[in-house]
Amino acid sequence: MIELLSDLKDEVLIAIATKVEKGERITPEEGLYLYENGELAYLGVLANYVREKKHGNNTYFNKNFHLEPTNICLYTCSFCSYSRLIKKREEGWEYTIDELMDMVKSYDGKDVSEVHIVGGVLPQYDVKFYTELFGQIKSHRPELHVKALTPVEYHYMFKKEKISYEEGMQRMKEAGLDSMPGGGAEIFDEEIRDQIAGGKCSSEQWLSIHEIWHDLGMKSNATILYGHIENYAHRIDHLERLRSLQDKTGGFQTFIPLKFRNKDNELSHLPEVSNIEDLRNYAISRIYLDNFDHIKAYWPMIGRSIAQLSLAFGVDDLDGTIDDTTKIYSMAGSEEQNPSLSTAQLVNLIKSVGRKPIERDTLYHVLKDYSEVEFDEDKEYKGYVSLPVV
Ligand code: V47
Ligand code: SF4
Repeated sequence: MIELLSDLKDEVLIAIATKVEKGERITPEEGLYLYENGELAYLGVLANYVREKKHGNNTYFNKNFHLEPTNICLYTCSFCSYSRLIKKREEGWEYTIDELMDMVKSYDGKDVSEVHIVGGVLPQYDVKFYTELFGQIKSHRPELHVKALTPVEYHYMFKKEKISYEEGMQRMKEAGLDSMPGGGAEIFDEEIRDQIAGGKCSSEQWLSIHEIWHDLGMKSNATILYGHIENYAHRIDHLERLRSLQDKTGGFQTFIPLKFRNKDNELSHLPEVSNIEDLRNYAISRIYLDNFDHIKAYWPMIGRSIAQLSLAFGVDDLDGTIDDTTKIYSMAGSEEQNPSLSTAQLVNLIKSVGRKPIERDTLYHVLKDYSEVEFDEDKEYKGYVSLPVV
């Protein structure tokens, strides 16, 4: 048995560890047992075993920027601090294609490989708007990877356009869409989803749009929004639905657990879960999703030190690099109000916990191995948290 677990007494935890060591899949019941009974240290050892088997010390990051066409939204998800209702339209923004292209052009000559586009849902942001935008981005900078929108937007705009998901996704692909981010998944349990994100695309529709996209030979990500009114069984149900679809298509690249933040939204009365729970959740995600290559931590949301710790709890990928341009999390009360790290800072943050920083593109091709690169600037995150690597 994995060395650090040899003193275990709990029979179920021993059986789970044995399975994981043999590369066998754990069941939903065992997943639930981990949430209910798995202590942090046990989960960390097991998740790190899986992480190192898949990736060794490699810790991936990419250089991207965000475009948020609007923060006005027809929907009223109760966890969302970002959207402004139509009736408060003057408090929000609604950018045109020209304005968005000016933002894209402001990155000309800068070392970025991806643009991540996400925002609210409004009628004018339709199939015509987005096919035009993707096309213009690609004509301007063909090598820039366009990772854009979620089934929430696609479901709405295809319905409005009266076209099938198949036709819609095909048109997006032809216009220049390269991959889909993982947002909008929230929590798949229908009852909980209805309570926190009622009205927007259903879980089945979310999964169906990803499946259709994968069938076109394309890749996407997946998320979970945890730590609000859901329970552990709901989290396992969510992971199980993703694992099943991944068995069918293999199109998911990475899973990103998103911690519910409670500032300025309708669920502000709920306490946020602890950092220990965040680390347990990363670890169980890593153990459960045996067919996902990567588990990603979005550091602007959890902060830099928990992001560093997460690398010992199953995470092998850090997002939110260079000058992070999203407002979704700063508006929800995340750790980092102006999230921005230079490459040197991010590389040092990864190295200082004994891992190997690898810059990747969106599809996880290695762009640069920074393990031998020494920066003589920005040492401030060296030793921020110093962890022995098991
Ligand atoms: O779907 C909204 C979440 C998501 C809050 O694929 C909140 O690479 C916490 O999906 N507290 C959008 N979370 C962001 C997203 C994402 C982020 C980084 C990388 C990738 C990727 C995808 O943000 C939404 C929702 O689940 N969210 N409000 C909140 N108060
Ligand atoms: Fe709109 Fe997305 Fe916010 Fe829901 S989470 S209100 S769909 S912007």
